Amino acid sequence: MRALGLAIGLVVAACYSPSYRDCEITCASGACPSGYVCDLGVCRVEGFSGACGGNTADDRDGDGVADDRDNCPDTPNANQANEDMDAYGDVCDPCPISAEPNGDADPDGDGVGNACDPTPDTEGDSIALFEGFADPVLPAGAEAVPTTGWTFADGSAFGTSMGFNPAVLAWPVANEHQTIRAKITINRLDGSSFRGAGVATPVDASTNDGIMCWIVDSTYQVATPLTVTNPYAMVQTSPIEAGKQYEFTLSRANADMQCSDAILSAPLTATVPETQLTGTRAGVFVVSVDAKIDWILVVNQ
Ligand SMILES: [Ca+2]
Ligand SMILES: [Ca+2]
Ligand SMILES: [Ca+2]
Ligand SMILES: [Ca+2]
Repeated sequence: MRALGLAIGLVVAACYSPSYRDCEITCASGACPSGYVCDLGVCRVEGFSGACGGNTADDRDGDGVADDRDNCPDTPNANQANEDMDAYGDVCDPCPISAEPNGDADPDGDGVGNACDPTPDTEGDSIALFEGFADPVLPAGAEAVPTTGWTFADGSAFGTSMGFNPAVLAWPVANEHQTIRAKITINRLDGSSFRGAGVATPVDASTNDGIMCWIVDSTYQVATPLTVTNPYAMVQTSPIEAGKQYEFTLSRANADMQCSDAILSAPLTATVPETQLTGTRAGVFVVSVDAKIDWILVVNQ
């Protein structure tokens, strides 16, 4: 984002409660957040019926979902969000993007399942952030810049950027030893060049600069198909297509960065000057495209 020379406002109102109890919100219009069903004017946790307040017995985490129905019985998650649809809700899933038994297996015992663990045989990893966008609102803790660049619906975030100003969705979770991943589908190309999307960490909120791992098409950065073209940004130059899905991984060990995607034969690497590592945020971004973000995962080491 340094190359774009941006100045972006900082503050976003995050007036959002991440989850609701059974019957807590009304639904006169018939609309309820994901995981709830409108019944007689109130949003019920899916599977709940009968009198409001009658489902709190044996609810040890107090989220309104009885233990025997709760996909995280010891962690409040009234929305029961479950990106990979396995037995664990997102907030207690060892790997919320893998429903495979081995994906959730955790041989090093650090709480991060194999399919999410950058070092599955070495303990010390932790999930700093997982967001699957189950609720159709700005997620708690997230900052959307600009606010008009992001919408949330159908279990996804949608970022739109016209021109060179990126739309950034970031959380204050940047760390010196970190892996950030996201599943992103390009919906529509806007503009004629410098169109792309990807992940970034760290991102400096005052300048919107960040270290980026992304796909981009650019009239002035086209070279060999895949290359590191900027000391501050790892850029993959290849045809960008509407309808194509990517899963980016950006790993950071102090100043050493590594960027990968399934279409890359080998990861891109770069060592970034310390002066460029001032940001405190990690997130996703789009430039001159409309893109769908299925999920973002940040693991600290
Ligand atoms: Ca519960
Ligand atoms: Ca729970
Ligand atoms: Ca799950
Ligand atoms: Ca592990």
